[in-house]
Amino acid sequence: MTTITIELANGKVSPNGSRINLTKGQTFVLDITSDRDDQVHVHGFDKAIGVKAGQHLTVEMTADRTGRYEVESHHPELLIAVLQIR
Ligand SMILES: [Cu+2]
Repeated sequence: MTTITIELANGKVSPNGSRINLTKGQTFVLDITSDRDDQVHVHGFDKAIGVKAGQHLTVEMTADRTGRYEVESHHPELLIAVLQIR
C-alpha cells in the first residue's frame, strides 16, 4: 500500500507538488498532520478532508479511476501533490 505523508506546517505544505504514481484499483493512504485548521482536497474524488490544528489522521482511499488529480490545501491554497493514476 502506498502511503502519502502530508504535513501542513508553518503556512506551508509537504510534499510541495510532487507527482505520485498509482495504479488503478490500488488503495493508498493519506497520512496527514497539521498545525492549522485546513482542508486537504483531493480533486476528482470530491473528497475534502477537514483537519484541525494539532491533529494527525489517516484516510484510506481507492484509486478507482485513471487520470491526474491535484491534492491541495485550502487555507492557504497550495498544491500538495499530483496523483497520476494509470
Ligand atoms: Cu481544492
